[in-house]
Amino acid sequence: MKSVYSSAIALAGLVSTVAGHGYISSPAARMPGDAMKAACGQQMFNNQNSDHFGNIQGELQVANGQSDFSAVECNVNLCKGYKFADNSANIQTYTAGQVVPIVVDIRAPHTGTANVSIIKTSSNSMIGEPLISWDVYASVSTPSKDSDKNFDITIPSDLGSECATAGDCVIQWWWDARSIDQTYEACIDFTVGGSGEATPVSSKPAASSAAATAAPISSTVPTATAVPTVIAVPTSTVVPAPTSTGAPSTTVPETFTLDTFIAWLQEVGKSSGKIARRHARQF
Ligand SMILES: [Cu+2]
Repeated sequence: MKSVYSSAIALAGLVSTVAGHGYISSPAARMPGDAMKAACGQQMFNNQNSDHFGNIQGELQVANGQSDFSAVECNVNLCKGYKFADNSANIQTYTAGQVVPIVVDIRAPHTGTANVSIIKTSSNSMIGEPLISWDVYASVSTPSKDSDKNFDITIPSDLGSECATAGDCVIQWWWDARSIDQTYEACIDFTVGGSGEATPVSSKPAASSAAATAAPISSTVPTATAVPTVIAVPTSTVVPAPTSTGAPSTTVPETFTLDTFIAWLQEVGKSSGKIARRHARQF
């Protein structure tokens, strides 16, 4: 029994190293590059450059203790810390009201919530309402839904010139699996032509442009900008929840696909790892 469990943990570790969990695959989303490396450090860059599908909590574990990691400059809460400067040749050009098909590659489901929103990069704040949102996303307890992975968004018609300049705004896909404390982000750089007729949507206090560029991007509150309106945490009947006292359940889902089996292995592995780390810290 112990050996079976240990093997499952070892396999879970292997799977989570090799396979990621989710990212936008179309349109081409931001990728790591030299600017990201400068802000987030060599280790995080290497980690993300080899697998951009992982979650920000995993990123931060890699960065932990690295002297070339700057939490403020890296700012994993916006586009996983991936920078516009590394992606300035990959800008989508949209028009107000345009319908844009999005494809998300979910490589391992984790029950959570999600939304896709337009984010003002200078303040990491959402402009308007989410373009689309899910109260239950990538559930491990139901068959995978195509609507989680293939959907349309509509570019708002009231952006004015707020997103007319490349780098000012991103379309951010944000998937928050509270059930296992994993948050995923992917960003599309885009512009939408200012028609001149609309007024800006938001009326934030205007900083001078010099101050705005010099000011560190806010970074402390992980979910400040992209919190879905519905906070209810769906509890899965399949995912073994970590307990504060004992080992994670090793109950195998009664029915599973390869995806859900891998997800289960990862839950078990991560739960076990968290408990081990907690103990290591205490003693
Ligand atoms: Cu995952």
